[in-house]
Amino acid sequence: MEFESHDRCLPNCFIVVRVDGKGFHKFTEAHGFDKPNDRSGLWLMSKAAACVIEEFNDICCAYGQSDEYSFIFSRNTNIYNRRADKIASVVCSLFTSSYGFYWDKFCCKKLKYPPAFDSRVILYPTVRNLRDYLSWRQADAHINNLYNTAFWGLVQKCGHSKQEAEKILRGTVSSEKHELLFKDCKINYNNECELYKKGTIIIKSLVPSSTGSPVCNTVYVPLNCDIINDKFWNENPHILDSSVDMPVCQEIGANSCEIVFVKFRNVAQENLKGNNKKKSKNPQRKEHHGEGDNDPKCNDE
Ligand SMILES: Nc1nc2c(ncn2[C@@H]2O[C@H](COP(=O)(O)OP(=O)(O)OP(=O)(O)O)[C@@H](O)[C@H]2O)c(=O)[nH]1
Ligand SMILES: [Mg+2]
Repeated sequence: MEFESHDRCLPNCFIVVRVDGKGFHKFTEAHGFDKPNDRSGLWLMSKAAACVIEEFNDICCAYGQSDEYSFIFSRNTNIYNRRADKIASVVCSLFTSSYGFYWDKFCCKKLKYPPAFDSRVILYPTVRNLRDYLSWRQADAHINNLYNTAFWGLVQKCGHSKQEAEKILRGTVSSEKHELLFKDCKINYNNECELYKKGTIIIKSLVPSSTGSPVCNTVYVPLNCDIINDKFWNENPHILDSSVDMPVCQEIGANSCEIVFVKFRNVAQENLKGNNKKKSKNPQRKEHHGEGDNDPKCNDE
């Protein structure tokens, strides 16, 4: 009789590990995060996610929003013999320690207590099932962000109490929230940052080595784009199909993988601009490294 048992993930299924901040309602309050979205906090999540992706070659992409990140392992991975407990615990542990390790680089408040994340494993047998899952998480980001933007707009810009804001929004549909925001708070929801509306998908891409070596470097490309419609997946077939080669990005061109790379460069450049602006307001804020928002026109710039 075995006292120790291990759940093995069903063969040929995508393995998704989702980590989620424990009690982040309290954690974000205690650390003075901007409401409803804290740009630095969100990029710290993506930095921690990049650390996990860097460690596991078999992760084909990761999607994050709010206090959660989902890591998608390719369906043929044999990582830890597909032991669910081992995979979930190592991913969660590395994500959590990376979040703490890079805290000072992204957030200017001192860490008051150690953050924790939970994790779970979910299996998806088909690409359609997996895409439905990712669509669900992105739709969740959109619904929560629209509500939260309207709620905090009414409180911060229109001077309503939280109770009043809650009452005004009760039972409203999406178009009514857009209208309320525009008429009462002078906020055009369409100009909100894509980071907040769409969340972040991190994919891998190859770039030529800067030293001129024939070996390409892998880059982790954070994108704030729609992943519900087919366009993104048609343009990046290598993400979910390991038989398709990862594209090598050269210079600006008509090829979609190059567009991805150009977007990545814009992300980095916009972030530097954003940081410089923020630094002049707050000299204690430290530099981010390579991550940032790629929508220069968003409302909170
Ligand atoms: N101010 C602020 N809060 C955020 C941000 N991102 C996430 N949060 C908070 O994190 C919470 C995440 O929701 P949940 O995961 O459902 O709640 P939780 O408090 O983490 O609870 P458990 O996950 O059940 O432990 C949100 O409700 C917000 O309160 C942010 O950018 N700014
Ligand atoms: Mg949480």
